[in-house]
Amino acid sequence: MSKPLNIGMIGYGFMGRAHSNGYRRVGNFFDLAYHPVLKAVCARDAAKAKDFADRWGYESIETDWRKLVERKDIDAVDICVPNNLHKEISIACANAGKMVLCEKPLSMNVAEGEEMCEAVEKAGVPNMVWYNYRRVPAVTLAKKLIEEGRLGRIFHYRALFLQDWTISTDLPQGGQGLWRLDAAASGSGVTGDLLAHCIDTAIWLNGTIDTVSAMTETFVKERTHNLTGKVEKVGIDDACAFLARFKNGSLATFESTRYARGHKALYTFEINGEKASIKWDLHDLHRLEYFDHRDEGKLRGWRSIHVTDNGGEHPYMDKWWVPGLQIGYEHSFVHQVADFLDGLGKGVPAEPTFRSALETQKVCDAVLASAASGAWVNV
Ligand code: SOE
Repeated sequence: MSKPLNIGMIGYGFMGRAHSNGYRRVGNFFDLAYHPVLKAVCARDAAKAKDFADRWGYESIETDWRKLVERKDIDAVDICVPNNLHKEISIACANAGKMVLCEKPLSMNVAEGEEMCEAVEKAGVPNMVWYNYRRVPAVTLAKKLIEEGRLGRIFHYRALFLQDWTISTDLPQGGQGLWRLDAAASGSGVTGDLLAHCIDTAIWLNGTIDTVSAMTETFVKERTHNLTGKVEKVGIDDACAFLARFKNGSLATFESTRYARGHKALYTFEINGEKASIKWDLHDLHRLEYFDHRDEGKLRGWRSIHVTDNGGEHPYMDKWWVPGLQIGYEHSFVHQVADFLDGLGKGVPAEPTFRSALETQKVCDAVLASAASGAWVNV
C-alpha cells in the first residue's frame, strides 16, 4: 500500500497545470511508495483558486500562501509563482518542516539560492527544482549513452533555446502571464527562463562549467507595465548568447532569444565526442539522433532513435504504451513527480536538489556578469 503525500500548490498558471497533471497521473502509471493527494491550492484571487481546485481536483483553497505553508495537513509545498517569491516561500516551508518542490530557476540570483539551500538543508526537508527536460526519455537516454562512455572524450556542447513570442512592441510587461518580461519579478529574461534549462541539462550531461563569455540584448527598451499602467524601462535580456568552457576541457556555445521569428520552443542540443555524437530537438522530443564513428563504414551515418521501446531499453517507456507510441511534454513532469516520490521511498533525493540547481544559478549569474562587463567570468 502506498502512503499519501499531501500536496499544497502555490500558484495556478501554466506550471501549476503542468505539475498538477503530473501529480494526478503518476499513480496511474508508476508503482511508488507514495501517492500524491491534492490537498490545497493557493492563489490571491479566491474565485480563480476555486476554479483551479475544481478543475484539477484540489480538496480546498487558500488565498494566503503563509496559511497554506502552516497547515498541518500539508506535507509538501509546490512553488509555482514568479521567481521573486521563490526564496521567501521556500524558507518559510523549510522552517515549517515541509518538503519543497520549487519551479525553475531556483532563485533570482546566487545569493538568494544560497540562503534557500541553507534553509532546506538545516531543516532536513526533501527538496527539488523542476528542471523537467532531464526526464524526457530521449534526454535521459543521452545521459545513459554518455555514462556508458559511448561518446568518448567530449569536445563540443552546443545548445539553443529559441522562441518568438515577445517580438511585438505592444506586449506589456508584468502581471499574470507576463511577469517573465518584468525584471523585478523574474530576475532576468531568457537567461533565467530558457538558458537555465540548457545549462541544467548541460551540467547534468557534461559536468561543471568553469568559465563563460556572454552578450545580451534588450531589443524593446520600454513596455507598458501591467501593474502600474505606465511605460517603464525593460530590465530583462531579450536575447543572450555565451561561450563556455567545461571542466572536462570541452567547449560550448549557448544561445537563447525570444526574437527568433518562427521558433516557438526550439530547445536543441548537440554533443560531439571523439567516438560519437548526439543531437536532440524539443520539437521532435521522442527522437535522439546518434552518430557512431565505430559503425561499419558503408553503413555509417546519423541514426534517428525513436525512443519509445517499452522493453526496458528506453528510460521510463516501460511505464507507458507499446513500442512506437509516443509520449510528450507533459510526461516529463509525470516522470519528475515519479522520481521525487521514488526518492522519498528509497531515502535518495531526486535531482536536481536545491544544491544542484544552485550550480545552474551560478552559471546564470556569471553569464549576466560577463554580459555586463564584456569580460570572461569564472563561474
Ligand atoms: C517560457 O515561455 C517557457 O514557458 C518557460 O518558462 C519554460 O520553463 C519553458 O519550458 C518553456 O518556455
